[in-house]
Amino acid sequence: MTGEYTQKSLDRSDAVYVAGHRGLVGSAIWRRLEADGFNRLVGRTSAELDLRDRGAVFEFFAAERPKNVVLAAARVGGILANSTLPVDFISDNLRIQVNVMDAAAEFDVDRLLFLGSSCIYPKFAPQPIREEYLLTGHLEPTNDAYAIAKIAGILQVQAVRKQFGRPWISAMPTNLYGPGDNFSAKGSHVLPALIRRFDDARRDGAASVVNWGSGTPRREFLHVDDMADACLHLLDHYDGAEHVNVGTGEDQSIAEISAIVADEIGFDGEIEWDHSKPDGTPRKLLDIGKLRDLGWQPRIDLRAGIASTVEWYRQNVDSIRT
Ligand code: GFB
Repeated sequence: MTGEYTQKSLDRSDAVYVAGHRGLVGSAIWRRLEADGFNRLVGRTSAELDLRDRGAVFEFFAAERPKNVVLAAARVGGILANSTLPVDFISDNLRIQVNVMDAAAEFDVDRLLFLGSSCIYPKFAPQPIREEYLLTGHLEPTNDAYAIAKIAGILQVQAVRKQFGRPWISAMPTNLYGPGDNFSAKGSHVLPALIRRFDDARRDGAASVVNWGSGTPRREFLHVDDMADACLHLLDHYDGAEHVNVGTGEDQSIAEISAIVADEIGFDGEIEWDHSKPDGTPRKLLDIGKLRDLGWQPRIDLRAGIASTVEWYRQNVDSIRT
């Protein structure tokens, strides 16, 4: 199998900087690394360290000198945020990635794991999508700014491998969900948006709700704890230039996932669809054969994952980003 990591797995006593450690996936990775005995985890909130500020990033690396880095910090959002704020998505993400990876190269970071997204692939890529389909067709217009930034990140990882010989790697997850997600009405991804919408409707006794689009596109949903587990697996076992897809191997239509969330929430009203809102790409199911060959399997059942996320949402709704 190309890319087997021939060196030892990560030393749990080396410092690991988790960029974005308070975000949806960064916080899950932090929990997973802690649980696995990593005892020198380093994190900075965006208020403490603005990763778009190159000088501040280099000062941080000069002072902390982490041995390994997980680059989970990014400007992220659902289809509406991506399609209405393309400047923010391309500019913020390019600056975050370039600053962190330039400083990591400068200060001898050994292992760096860069996280992207399944939206890097062509809008009409054959399904399920294999890693080699990257750059074989036009992107989905609603998120091409974000996609180009993430593709640039993959190429910068490959450039560091070529120019400096560092075992840096990239992982491309499908749509993620779980505790710590963004539940805001406009900026959120679809699954947290549905949880919030149906829970509000149930509480208010509404007879119906309106979802965006047609409900026909298909999406794959990976629980963020499975993503964190896959990231640690890749850090310990993978050393290849090509990015690695991380997903579940199965997808649902937006209408199907909407019915599952409504059932878990206990909302039994009418579900209507606002066709004036964008559908986005028709499907983006990832082929995870490469990751399976590396010995990893997803474990969290979708309905159980949604149920636990609904539980987390209800316990935290007063204090989270809505
Ligand atoms: O998660 P989402 O916003 O983004 O899903 P993508 C959008 C799909 O869900 C579209 C439908 O088909 C929407 O029409 N949808 C229905 C809703 N109701 C809602 C709602 O209330 N909110 C939202 N957000 N969608 C994103 C990319 O694409 O995937 C990002 O834009 C990133 O860059 C992310 O890659 C993983 O899955 O379409």
